[in-house]
Amino acid sequence: MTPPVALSIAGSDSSGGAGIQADLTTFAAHGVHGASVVTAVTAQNTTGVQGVEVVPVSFVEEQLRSVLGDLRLAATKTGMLATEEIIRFVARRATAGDLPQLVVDPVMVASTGSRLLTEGAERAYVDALLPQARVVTPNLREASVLIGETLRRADDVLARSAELQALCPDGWVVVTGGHVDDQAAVDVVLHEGSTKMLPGEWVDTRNDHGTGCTFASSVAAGLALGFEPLEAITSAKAFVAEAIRRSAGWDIGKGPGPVAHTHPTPNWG
Ligand code: PXL
Repeated sequence: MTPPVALSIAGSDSSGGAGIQADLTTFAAHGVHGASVVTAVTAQNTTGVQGVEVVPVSFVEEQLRSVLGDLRLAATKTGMLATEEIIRFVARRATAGDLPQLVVDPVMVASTGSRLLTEGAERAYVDALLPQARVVTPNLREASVLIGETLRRADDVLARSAELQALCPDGWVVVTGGHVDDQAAVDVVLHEGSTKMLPGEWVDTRNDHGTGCTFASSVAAGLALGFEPLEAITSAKAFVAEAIRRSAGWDIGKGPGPVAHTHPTPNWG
């Protein structure tokens, strides 16, 4: 059987933990064929990011033209889009209907907490790209930047659910990484004014690199396979939890290592 095709529009992580590399292995783990449009190349290892080269928007455009001119996409995922120009270009293609089942992981804050994008790029997410998405997957820090309000825990997300939902009024907003009391790893799913908490198990590990990319790619793979958004989201949560459990004892590099996004999905595909 021919697998469905999902496209990742994202940056390369030379350490293989996050970015395009995490997206493609996650797609493969779900039995989905992965195509890729590279927006930036990072020189990176588990200790940090040593350099970034952004791909000219004209060549991002050319890669996308090649993919869309030939492959039939079942879903699309965006990760690091790097510049306002690239975000606005991707938003135009999404608005034209060229990027089906779009999952936007608004990569804008590094794990160190520093902001990766210009204010113009952050605005482009809000006014152009997020409204086109089927599912948006900010973590707490990204959600805070997007609404201009510091969110520290799932309770804060619930208190601001209307503003967060307004980022993608027709779609699903999943804010990942919440904390309720001492319960960690709670995600909050917002859709059409309703709120659903997805509790998770806290795993004691330092190997958490690529968690966000893996989650968003797993959601996109689920949509490509024909799952409804909420099913794709809850299955992705389980996929990432298993990826975190499996890599807890790994020793790859000197810093926070990757999650095991290579593991085959139970019960899928
Ligand atoms: O997880 C965010 C992310 C996205 N894309 C690239 C990255 C990272 C984090 O390291 O390197 C290329």
